[in-house]
Amino acid sequence: EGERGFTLWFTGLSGSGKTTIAEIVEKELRERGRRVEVLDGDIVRTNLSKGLSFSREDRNINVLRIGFVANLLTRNGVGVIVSAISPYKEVRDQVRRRIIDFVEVFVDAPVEVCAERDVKGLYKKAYAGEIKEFTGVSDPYEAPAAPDLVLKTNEEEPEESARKVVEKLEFFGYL
Ligand code: GGZ
Repeated sequence: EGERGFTLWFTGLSGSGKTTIAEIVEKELRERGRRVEVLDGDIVRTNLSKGLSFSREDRNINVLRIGFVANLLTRNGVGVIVSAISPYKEVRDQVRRRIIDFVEVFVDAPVEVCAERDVKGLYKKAYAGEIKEFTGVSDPYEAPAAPDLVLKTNEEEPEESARKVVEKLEFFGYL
């Protein structure tokens, strides 16, 4: 099989829509007959990164682990979809340099909007001080300087965002 592998990396705040968009893109890629693997921060943290905290150091270890696995899969022709907050630019860029076929997507929603959605009730806890080091509330998020795509998820539906992602993959010749 001569399919070009790639890593599609979604970065953004908790509740910005990374997982939702990733799921739609995953479905679309499968329908097109692509081999796909999803590496979601939340799931990785219960398996590969079990026991890691949300300190800067541990977040970076988490991101490097995800990057390592993504690279193995990518070079074997898999379409890898990563969704992880990955808040620190330096380590994101490190992963980006290592993986040749890398598409960085900034899932951009204001923290107020993410907090308003509060799907898991985490923001409420973070604002109450019950969760410390919560990204966007009491911990930093460094936005990407030159992402391949920016998705304003407070201005469009997830289906529209997913369509833009698929178009970008087509544009780069991965689909
Ligand atoms: C941010 C946290 C935190 C803190 C728990 N800060 O939206 P979610 O709930 O389902 O996904 C978030 C997930 C963050 O894991 P990542 O691996 O993506 O983060 S990183 O890339 O920074 O390593 C969120 C939940 O875990 N969560 N505590 N303090 N998000």
